[in-house]
Amino acid sequence: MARAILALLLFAAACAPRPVRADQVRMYDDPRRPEKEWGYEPRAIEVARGTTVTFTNAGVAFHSVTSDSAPRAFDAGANLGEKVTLTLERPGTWACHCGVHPDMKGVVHVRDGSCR
Ligand SMILES: [Cu+2]
Repeated sequence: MARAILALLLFAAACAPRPVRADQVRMYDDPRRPEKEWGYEPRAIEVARGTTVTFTNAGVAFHSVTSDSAPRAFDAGANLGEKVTLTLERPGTWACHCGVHPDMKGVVHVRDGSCR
């Protein structure tokens, strides 16, 4: 009986939707440092589709979260202390950058959450 329950638990764990690795991203800058050292922290995240990711501007300059692909799937900006939220429903890899500071680059991996 205990073995059957353990097997059931292991099966459930294997088929559970992929966990959200991060849904909070900091956009940071430092005017004393070159722009190529500014960015998103974490730079790459992995989320289940439908997850709302919050990008918080923790810097002093205006920053955006802009899709690299054309036509732009998303493009939103935030001033110091403001937040931008992004909810992606389509699985895939979404590269993004700051429209004002193109050296700021990030990636959002959107998973479908099904068993693999
Ligand atoms: Cu920027």
